[in-house]
Amino acid sequence: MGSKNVVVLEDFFPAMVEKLGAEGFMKELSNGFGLLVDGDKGVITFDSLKRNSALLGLKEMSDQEAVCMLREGDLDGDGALVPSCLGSVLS
Ligand SMILES: [Ca+2]
Repeated sequence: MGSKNVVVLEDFFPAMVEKLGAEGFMKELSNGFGLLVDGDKGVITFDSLKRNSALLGLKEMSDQEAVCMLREGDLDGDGALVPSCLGSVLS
């Protein structure tokens, strides 16, 4: 972490905050990660990120962005994020 060459989660937040407002954004964080979760698996995956990022007001996420976002939060390296895990990244 800390490299300027990677897209980190925080890079996405300003656009989301702008879209949702700070209060709405925090509400989205606490309630709405279901939007990014793969409905079958109950975790956030590369595919679910790509598919659902638009629902959070993000532009279509590039493959690289999705990979970086997953890598940032995927502490156990299995390629999937659980929402609680992502929450800890955000705080
Ligand atoms: Ca994981």
